[in-house]
Amino acid sequence: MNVPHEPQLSGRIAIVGRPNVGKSTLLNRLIGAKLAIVSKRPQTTRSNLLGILTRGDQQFGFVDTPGLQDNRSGHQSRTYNREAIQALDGVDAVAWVVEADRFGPEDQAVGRALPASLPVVLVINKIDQLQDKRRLLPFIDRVRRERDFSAMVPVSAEHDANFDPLLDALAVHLPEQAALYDPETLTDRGERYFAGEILREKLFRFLGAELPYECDVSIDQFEELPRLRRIYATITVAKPGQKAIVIGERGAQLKAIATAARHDMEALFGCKVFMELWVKVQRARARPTAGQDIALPGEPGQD
Ligand SMILES: Nc1nc2c(ncn2[C@@H]2O[C@H](COP(=O)(O)OP(=O)(O)OP(=O)(O)O)[C@@H](O)[C@H]2O)c(=O)[nH]1
Ligand SMILES: [Mg+2]
Repeated sequence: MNVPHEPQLSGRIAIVGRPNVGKSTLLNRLIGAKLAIVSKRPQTTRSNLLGILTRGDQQFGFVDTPGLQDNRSGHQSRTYNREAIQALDGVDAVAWVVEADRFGPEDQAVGRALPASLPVVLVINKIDQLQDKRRLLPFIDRVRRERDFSAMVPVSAEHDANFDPLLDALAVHLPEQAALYDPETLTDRGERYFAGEILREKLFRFLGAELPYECDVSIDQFEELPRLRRIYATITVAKPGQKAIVIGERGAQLKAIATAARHDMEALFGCKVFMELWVKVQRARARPTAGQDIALPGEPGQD
């Protein structure tokens, strides 16, 4: 009989830090799959995301979180902060991500949000951007004053090939117990969630600074067929001018967004994807107007 190798050390680790330090990039690299969306803009991650890595007898349940930031920056950031703080509930350790040679008041605020009782591994990310590597030691000395760290590990989430030193530092905190998660799974979220996230990522990528923060994505219908996913989605913007930006000249921008999203979905779901994408202007007062919406049908595999 083929008995599966059951992990004996299994636990949950929250990945926290201020926005844009590379938390989601790190989650993806640690588990070896692109689950979390990544962008150059802060506030890319909006909800906690579990990524599971099973390595021999060790199992890590990583929880990627929205970037913690100043509560005064508005309602949205308060919601994101609440989500990130919730992720700390019941974890065995924290991977606190900072950027090499950049430690400011926002990072200090993250430190204050971490309960003193939780073991923390400091992940010093983006070391590839550090021109002068000699700056690393004084930086470590500076951050060490903030709290006790069980380890401090410099990485480049984007460029490193091997994350074993970081995993070894985190594995120390995994409790001895049977696997919390099925070793065959990567996450607890379904395909529908990822369809929405992938679309959001493409909006970030293709619209860059032009992307309005009010922009939202909804998956209206998600049909799971044997070798095909049929997806109907809507991008909602606040103003007609923003709709024109999302659609682009002769629909070129929307087509590029839809094509890139479909490629990523096909890679993640392992099957063809048909997607119909709409752009809508959210009306402050309900006064529907005919012909306001634009649909972009896409056949699977056709670009
Ligand atoms: N040069 C360099 N860039 C990186 C590295 N890790 C992440 N980045 C970049 O940093 C930016 C932010 O990455 P994310 O992973 O989205 O950061 P995040 O902390 O999850 O951001 P939020 O979800 O907004 O809090 C992206 O442009 C990444 O490509 C790294 O090791 N080196
Ligand atoms: Mg993120």
